[in-house]
Amino acid sequence: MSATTIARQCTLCEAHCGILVTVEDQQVTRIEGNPDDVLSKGYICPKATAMGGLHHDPDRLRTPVRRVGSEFVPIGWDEAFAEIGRRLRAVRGEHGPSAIGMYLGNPAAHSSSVIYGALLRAALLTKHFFTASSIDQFPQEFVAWRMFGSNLLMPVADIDRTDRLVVLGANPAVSNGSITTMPGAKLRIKDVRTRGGKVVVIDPRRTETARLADEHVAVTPGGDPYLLLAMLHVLVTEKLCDERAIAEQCSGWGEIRALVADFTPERAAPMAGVDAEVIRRLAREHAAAGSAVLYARLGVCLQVTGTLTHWLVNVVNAVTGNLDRPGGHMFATPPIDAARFGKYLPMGHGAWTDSSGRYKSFRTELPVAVLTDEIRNGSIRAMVTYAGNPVLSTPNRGELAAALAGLDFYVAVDMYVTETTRHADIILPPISPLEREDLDVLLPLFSVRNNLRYNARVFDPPADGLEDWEIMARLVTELLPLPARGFTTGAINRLFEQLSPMRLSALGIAAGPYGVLRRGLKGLTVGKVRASAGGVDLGPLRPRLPRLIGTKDRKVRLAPSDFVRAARALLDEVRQGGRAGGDEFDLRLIGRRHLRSNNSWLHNVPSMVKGKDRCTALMHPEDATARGLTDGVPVTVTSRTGSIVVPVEISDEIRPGTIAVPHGWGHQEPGVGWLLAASLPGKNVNVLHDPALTDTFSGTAAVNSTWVRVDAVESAGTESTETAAVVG
Ligand SMILES: Nc1nc2c(c(=O)[nH]1)N[C@H]1C(S)=C(S)[C@@H](COP(=O)(O)OP(=O)(O)OC[C@H]3O[C@@H](n4cnc5c(=O)[nH]c(N)nc54)[C@H](O)[C@@H]3O)O[C@H]1N2
Ligand SMILES: Nc1nc2c(c(=O)[nH]1)N[C@H]1C(S)=C(S)[C@@H](COP(=O)(O)OP(=O)(O)OC[C@H]3O[C@@H](n4cnc5c(=O)[nH]c(N)nc54)[C@H](O)[C@@H]3O)O[C@H]1N2
Ligand code: SF4
Ligand SMILES: [Mo]
Repeated sequence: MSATTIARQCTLCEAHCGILVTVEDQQVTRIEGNPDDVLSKGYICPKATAMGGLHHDPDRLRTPVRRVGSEFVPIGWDEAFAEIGRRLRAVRGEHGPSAIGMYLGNPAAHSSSVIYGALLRAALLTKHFFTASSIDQFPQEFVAWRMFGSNLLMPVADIDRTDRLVVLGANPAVSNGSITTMPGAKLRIKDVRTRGGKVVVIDPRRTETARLADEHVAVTPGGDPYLLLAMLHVLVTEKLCDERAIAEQCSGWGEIRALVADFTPERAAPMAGVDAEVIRRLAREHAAAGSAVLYARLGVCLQVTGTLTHWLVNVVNAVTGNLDRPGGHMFATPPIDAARFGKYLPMGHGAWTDSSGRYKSFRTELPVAVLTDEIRNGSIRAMVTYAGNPVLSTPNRGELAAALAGLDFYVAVDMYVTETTRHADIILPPISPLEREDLDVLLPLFSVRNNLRYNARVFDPPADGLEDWEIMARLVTELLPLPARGFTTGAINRLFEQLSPMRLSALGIAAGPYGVLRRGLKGLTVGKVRASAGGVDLGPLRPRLPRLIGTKDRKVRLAPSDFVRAARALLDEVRQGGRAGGDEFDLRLIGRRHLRSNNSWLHNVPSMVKGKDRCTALMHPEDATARGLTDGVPVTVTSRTGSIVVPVEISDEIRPGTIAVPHGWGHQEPGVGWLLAASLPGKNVNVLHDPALTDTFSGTAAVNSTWVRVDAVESAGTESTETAAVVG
């Protein structure tokens, strides 16, 4: 058989690198970077080959399955949808719409099927809607909504043009950037320095990114807001701000000046774990650079102060004149200009609460922190999960699995029997990503260059295969209050078939900033993208203020009053001598990502998991010596909510007093279908994180400064060392 090569994208992470997939005899034989891709330019990371591994994985589900006892048996699509419809309608009829919960996971955002995920969410009309966003970028959206008037207006670091890149709690050399999509981040970062710019990384660990930088500042976990407030103090007192830009763009400058008036670097230093002189210099250099940008992500986002820190990041960028200017913090102009319309979406905070009344809804969802409790207290009776694995990916004291098992009914849309979906009554698997045609319409909102790229099918889908959006559409039909159901569902389903996300996207593009409605025949069309070798480049990021801003006066709100109040409370704490320590818990636990792993779900592809156990506790030599630990020995890591046993990995790349353990591991659960993953060591770090510890404003899980204790296994005195036993 002759080989064919097809250009598309790797859709595993936000970078969506262009790939060339070679197929011989229905087998993927090679995956390379596509040099013509307008954004990734030939770059791929080692994960790209997993696209082939996933496609051919014998453990991947290819037909719907129903649980019979502890086994899953294949069933037909029609039978599956009919049963799901009956069961979900029964729960809704008896307990109301909010008794059906829905969780939408991260991979949903990597295909345009997500449009139908939103439609299903609307059809459910439930107050119990959750997404991975509340263990990810919610604080950034919250800040965007309060400062810029739309949650989608999360600024992007213009790293391809900046003179100074300061990375705070992100590791793009491994992650390839998120909410600043930058495939080939390592090269882009090196480029900053090659063109004479400076790169600084502020992170408790000397990360892969820090190794590329001019300077690494090893901040204390959770110390960033203090560092930023003190930087602002220096900027204000030394008159280093861009007053003209502030006057033109912003409101609330007086409140910021008052807030930081007496918060000197000397005061911040013990809280941030960074010398006062370093803080002073960071502020001065940020102001002095031709252009500069603070780029922050999960390390500061998944914190009790997630919202506050992202707010301060935006403020530093704005007051130094770096908002909306090349080389600074900018807003993309994507082909479907969703951010412009974001201000019209229902974004309210507190339209409803969870049943405890502690957590408020934001953009019509509740934080995943309450999912387990809402099931356990009977508020949620049935669940729909779509492309998520919350049992491993969210803090839930190890209790979510049992809660899911106790539901009246649970339907999962996923291609694996995972730690989560093994509790489903029915699992509906979509076709493999290599079998779908798609347009990347969401991520250009956050890319370092404006672009539109296309995904061609590599394989024809199986005759009875469904895409995620088709599955979602059929679920919507089942939830509609239809008369003469047996007859009408067919007609509704046929209508949906005409409204594929590709077609809807084509309409959105036609009406968007580059579309034919605005630009006539020269406009961007799906046909043009399809015919391109690697997508269409739509140029560098362009200034978009003030028109884009959704606030009434079209000014950036520098000082939302509740943010200022919360910051003041934080500073009062410092004035009173700082926060209480961790009593018997003397180390701070943070997260860590690996180049060959992707949250919880590439561990069934052999090339992604070969080599030594990666789920280790990274610890500084001083901390190891103090505990008599040698490299590689098993240790018990214990927090207030649980404990796990993992090997210790000793390295001076981590700040003393801190340990780092990756998430997404712990596949040894009975009945999971990804058999290779289940055979691997590695434990679920999320049993250590307390679900009640959340970002003050958005309720997002705070997993980057959990107090823990580490003991050698022999002396730990715990009975259970094999599983992630919950001790709290
Ligand atoms: N402690 C700690 N926890 C974390 C994080 C951390 O840094 N520390 N990071 C958090 C972050 S940023 C995220 S985004 C979340 C992720 O959290 P989740 O989104 O809940 O989990 P994933 O591990 O991404 O699981 C994805 C699931 O989707 C399935 N899947 C993959 N592709 C498709 C598809 O095309 N269609 C369908 N229907 N299913 C598909 C996979 O089989 C897998 O079961 O984890 C979070 N959890
Ligand atoms: N290889 C790989 N790539 C991925 C993923 C993956 O799982 N694997 N996941 C994808 C997803 S869903 C996302 S959201 C992105 C995430 O992208 P990133 O945010 O770039 O990824 P992380 O590795 O979580 O980076 C967080 C960094 O914050 C640091 N940190 C922890 N606590 C603190 C703190 O208190 N202060 C500061 N300043 N730093 C702190 C950590 O040491 C770490 O280096 O990555 C995406 N890309
Ligand atoms: S960085 Fe790696 S995983 Fe992410 S899209 Fe590119 S090749 Fe795929
Ligand atoms: Mo994420």
